[in-house]
Formats: sequence, C-alpha cells, structure tokens
Amino acid sequence: MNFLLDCYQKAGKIAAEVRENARRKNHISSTLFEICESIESEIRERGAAPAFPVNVSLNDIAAHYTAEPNDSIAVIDTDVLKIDIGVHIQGYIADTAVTICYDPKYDPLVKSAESALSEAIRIAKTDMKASDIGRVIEATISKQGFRPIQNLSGHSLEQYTIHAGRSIPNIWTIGSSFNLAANKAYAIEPFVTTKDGQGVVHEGKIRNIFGITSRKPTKDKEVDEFLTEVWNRFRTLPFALRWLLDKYEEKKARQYIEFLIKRRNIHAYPILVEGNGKTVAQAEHTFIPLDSSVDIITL
Ligand SMILES: [Co+2]
Repeated sequence: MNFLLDCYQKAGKIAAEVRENARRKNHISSTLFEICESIESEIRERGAAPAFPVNVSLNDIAAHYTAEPNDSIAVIDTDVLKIDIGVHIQGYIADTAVTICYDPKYDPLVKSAESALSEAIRIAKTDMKASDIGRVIEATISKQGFRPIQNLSGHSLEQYTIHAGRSIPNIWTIGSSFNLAANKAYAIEPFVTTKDGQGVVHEGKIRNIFGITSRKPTKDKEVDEFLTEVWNRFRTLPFALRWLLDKYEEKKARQYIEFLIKRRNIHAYPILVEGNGKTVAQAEHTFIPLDSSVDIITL
C-alpha cells in the first residue's frame, strides 16, 4: 500500500502543479495544439507521463477533445475551455480538471462546478455511499440555478485504467450504488450547464482519442508491429495521433488506427457534446479514502 500511495501522491502533486500553471496562463490566441503539447511536456519534465492526451474541450463540448496534429483552433476571449489532465506514475493515475474563461459572464457557471466539487470532496469518506455524493453535487448546482450533466460521472481508478468500473454520479440516483472503499482511488468530476441546457451529453462525430482494447494479431505484419509499438508505449491508456508522429508518418498512422478500429483492436472515443449546444463547465479532483481520513491527491 505504501508504494501505491506514494505513486498516487507523486502523480497527484504533479497533476495539481500543472493544472494550476494552466489556470494562471493567458491562453487567448494559443492553439489547442500548443496548449496540449505544452501541458504534456510539463508533465514529462516532472518525471511522470500523461495518463491520457490532455483534453481541451471548448464551450458545448464537455469532454474528450484533444488536439489533432498541428490543430489550428485558437482560444478566443468568449471561450469556455475545460482542461482535463491525467498524470500517471507506474500506471497509478491522478485525474484533475479546470475550466478557464475570460468573459466574466461565465464565472458563475465555472464557480458552480467548483463549489459542487468542493462540497463533494468535503463529505467524501471511506464506506459512504457514492449516491450521497451525487445528491450533494446536484443540490449544490441546482441551488445556483444551473444543471448537472446527468450522464457524465466520476469514477474509480485502477492501475493503467482510468474508468475502472465504479461511477460516482453527478445527480441523485435511486437504486444501485456502492460504498467507497478505503485505499482505492476515485475521481469526482461535476459537469455543469445552464438551465436551458439538456443536461445530457451526446457523442459527436469527432474522435481523436484512442485506446487499445485487444492485442489479437491482424495477420498484417506492418499493422501488428504498429499495434505492438502502441501497446509498449501506452498499454491500455488512451493516446492521441500526435503522440505517434515521432515514429510514423501522419497519413500512415491514421490508416493503421482506422484499420485497427474496424478490427476492434482499438476503441475511438468520440467527443461528448451538450444536447442543446449549451456551454459546459467542469471541475475534478482525485482522492483516496483512507481508514480515518481522505487524501485528496490533486489538491
Ligand atoms: Co476523470
């Protein structure tokens, strides 16, 4: 347990530092490519690795957008930018997010996500019901006149697995729940939209985050070598095309990935978009309930 906790704490400290640097920076006119690459280098400079490509999701995109190679989309002063960062050490993952906006009219929305997160973190402890966290998140957001995204949730984390099977809801749900276990890692991540939003996300057309789901050989030697290379680098963790261009030509890598998606060796994660096209804010921390305290590793 001590080695494990040590890895989580190191990953959490780095994730928090990098997140706070991203919060302080002025990103106006920066491209999404520049933002992703600079945050990912900060993670590597600190001796850790990104657990997934940095998510830079704008406005009504709630999650799962990462920069394409040389992505030229640039941040403007009316944007609401969610930066979701994953850091891992030996596969032990710290997951944290911040929402950045420059137009003060979005401040209440961003604050709502942040206060829902702090209320949730404040009550989180070993053996409590995950559904009680959902209830507090929903109540905090509703009180401020906003809406939680009901089909996005926090999650348990395991070594090399970001969504490890348990969900921590962002709304009050009846029925199946579970109790938080001591010495396990969990992420809480409220997503908030406006009252006129649908409060639900749908899958969009863009997919630029991928992950290996099967290592079954395809019988095409080139593709199998590519799959082995991707496995050696990322195992089951998500990756982006950007991360393969040191070794592969962009067009070639795209072909390999498309082929492996068809063969069901690789899963592509679509972007998640607010149902009514309304703006979404997010906040996220990773924590470990201990026997008589809670370690919020990304604080
Ligand atoms: Co997360």
